[in-house]
Amino acid sequence: MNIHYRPTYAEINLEAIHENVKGLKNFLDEKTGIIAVVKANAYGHGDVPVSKAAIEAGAMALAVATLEEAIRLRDELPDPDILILGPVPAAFAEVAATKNIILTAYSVDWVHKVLDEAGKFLVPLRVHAKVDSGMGRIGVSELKEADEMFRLIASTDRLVLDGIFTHFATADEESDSYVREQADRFMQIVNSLPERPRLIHAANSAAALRYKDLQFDAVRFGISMYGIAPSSVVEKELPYDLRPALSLHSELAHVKKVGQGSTIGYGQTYTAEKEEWIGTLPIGYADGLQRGLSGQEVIVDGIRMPIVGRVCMDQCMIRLPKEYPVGEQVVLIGQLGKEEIRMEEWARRLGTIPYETAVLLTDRINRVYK
Ligand code: PMH
Repeated sequence: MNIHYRPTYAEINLEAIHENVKGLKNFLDEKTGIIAVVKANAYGHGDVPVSKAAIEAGAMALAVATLEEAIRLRDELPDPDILILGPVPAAFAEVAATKNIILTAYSVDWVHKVLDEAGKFLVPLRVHAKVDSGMGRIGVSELKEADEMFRLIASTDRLVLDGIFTHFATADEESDSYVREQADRFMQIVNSLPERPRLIHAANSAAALRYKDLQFDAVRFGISMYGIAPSSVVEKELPYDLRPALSLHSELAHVKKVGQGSTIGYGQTYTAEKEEWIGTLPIGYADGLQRGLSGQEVIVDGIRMPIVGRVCMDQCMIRLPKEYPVGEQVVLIGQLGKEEIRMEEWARRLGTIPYETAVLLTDRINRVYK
């Protein structure tokens, strides 16, 4: 058993995951399914508990990035469909077939290599064909290439074309023109298929929330399942409220009064202007509280207080308006009293996206499930 002694933890509210999935379900057409994207340990939220909650709330399948992630889930969840969105070396296709894991067929070359292995498959391998309609990552982009890939897949009973999908590069941006361009290219290839596979899917969170006509048979719901807006553009036009699932907690480990002119932390980047109360928190950049978050506020006693000085590897310091007792609760992400700090605020300060700040919360932070 993992014993955690440090009073720094992330609380994952599985009810929020449930609500966010239900919210999308109500918003989507009845016939459109939800594929819960739980790669990178469910965006740092914990893949097994989040997957269970998502399936319970009505998600039809799970999507991950790697075979390792898929197997971890399969060991705990024998039933749901699991799709690997990323490239899996053909040499391991047999492992996927045996474990009933769906792979992404993304090039003629990959399918050729899988065919070399396919004689060994005791059960057929299901694949979803990936169309690169303009993301420029993986997938077939030309009609001719797509035709050849489909022909190769159809040439053996060891492969089953279960779905076809694409991924949008700009669904979270103001303009819809590139999304439309991509959708057109995708449909051209979909329409060239001799037979329609079981699942056509294209939308990520942003597209699912913004483009009703691009929902197809399923949407791939990642960031917004965790209650986080994909971008500030989408944040302004959300069709329903998202409830953040993760909150990050710590407490005051040490409290002291420092004199005017005292400096705090590595490099002496902060100097007390007067006599000040300083609190130390047992959380640092090795936990995912990145050094760029110096200056970011935390909530104590329902009041926002700034992180002062450089964030250390395992600790950081905050300026308190008065003396607080050691053990006083500190919220770094989440709500306390009337104040709330969301992952989006961290991302803005760091000049990045909340996806990155979420996945960079490291394993050292204990995840507690509610
Ligand atoms: N589908 C694919 C193929 C993805 O790569 C992602 C997210 C999603 C769906 C879910 O998107 P959402 O979280 O916006 O809903 N992938 C990534 C990525 O590779 N980098 O940032 C997000």
